[in-house]
Amino acid sequence: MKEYNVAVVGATGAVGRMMLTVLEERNFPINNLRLFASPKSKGLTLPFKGEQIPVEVLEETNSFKGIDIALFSAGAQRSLDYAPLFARDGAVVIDNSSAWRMDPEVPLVVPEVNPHAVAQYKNKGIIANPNCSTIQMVVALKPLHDYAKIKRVVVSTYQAVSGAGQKAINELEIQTKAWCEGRSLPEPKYIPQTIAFNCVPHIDVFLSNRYTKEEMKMVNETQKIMEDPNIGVTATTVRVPVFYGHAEAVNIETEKKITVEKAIELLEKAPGVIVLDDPDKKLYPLQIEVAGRDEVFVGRIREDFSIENGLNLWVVADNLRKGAATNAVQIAEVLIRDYL
Ligand code: NAP
Ligand code: 3JN
Repeated sequence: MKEYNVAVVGATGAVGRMMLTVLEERNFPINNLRLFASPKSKGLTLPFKGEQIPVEVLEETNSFKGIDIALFSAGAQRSLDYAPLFARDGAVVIDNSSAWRMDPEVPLVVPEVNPHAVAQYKNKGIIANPNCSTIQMVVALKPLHDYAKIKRVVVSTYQAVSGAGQKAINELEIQTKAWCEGRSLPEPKYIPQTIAFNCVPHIDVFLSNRYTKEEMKMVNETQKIMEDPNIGVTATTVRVPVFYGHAEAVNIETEKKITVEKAIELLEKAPGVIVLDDPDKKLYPLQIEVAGRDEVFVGRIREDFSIENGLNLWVVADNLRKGAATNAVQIAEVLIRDYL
């Protein structure tokens, strides 16, 4: 089997480390692996397949020649600055940030939904990975949309702190410990408000339309991935005191009726989806159980009796896996299978 030279940019972060785990777990065919991070990580090594790989400092003077695939998760500014340099030197960049997602020349891909869009990597040498909250929602919505055409989506999220990076994970831990020990809580730094024992309806920055940027990512990215600008989407994104796994309460209105039985049948057949839905057995997806899994879990499937054709769903996935690293590696797998 052909092997590829792979780079992970932002390798020391929460997403980057998961990227290494997923590449190893899926036995991605790697010839040479290069890792990049900030000057802070100079001298560090990270484990991969029993070896310690040195972390290189990302600098414009680096040569990126010889890299076939570069997985980026070092923030949007690094993606804007460096993705074109990697692409110029011959790599296909799979970018986890929001930097390129809405560029009409850059495909925004969830392999279970629009794998064909990968072909557009040729435009700029860049493929965008969607936001974690969007990814898990569209995986669940795609089979329902194909069957009944979704007119409108109303979603509220319950997002883990790991979505805000390693420092936010530490912040929840520190606040929780302080609270349990009866000490006063330190000032929040990485989540905008105290997150221990609290829910914060504020992810990313507020925009002039009163939504947060995270909420508008869900609107715009869903329409692009589903290739349907007419799907109405409205979102409320909330940070909750959970370490790993995002949950979403999703309400959809469809053109055609979908019964609960039909929805379960469609979702059970859908790639990458696992239905966990048995109220009598208290069976529904839970963040704590879905953490560490690559699939999207759906439960609490029930009709919305307030409208003619409505359905409610509870959708849960591991935000660092399917929401970021796994989706990016799956894109790379489509790329090498069909294009490189
Ligand atoms: P994180 O834990 O804070 O990690 C940030 C990573 O970026 C670290 O490896 C860091 O290196 C590196 N970095 C920061 N500044 C850099 C610079 N000037 N040059 C080179 N590397 C630099 O954050 P994370 O949660 O992994 O998220 C990283 C990015 O991935 C986010 O900013 C976002 O764009 C994207 N993301 C996407 C999703 C998604 O929904 N698909 C989810 C989460 C994150 P050091 O350790 O050396 O500082
Ligand atoms: O907060 C979350 O749960 C997901 C966060 C994703 C994120 C964090 C910082 C910057 C993104 C993203 O993927 O949209 C970005 C960004 O690239 O804008």
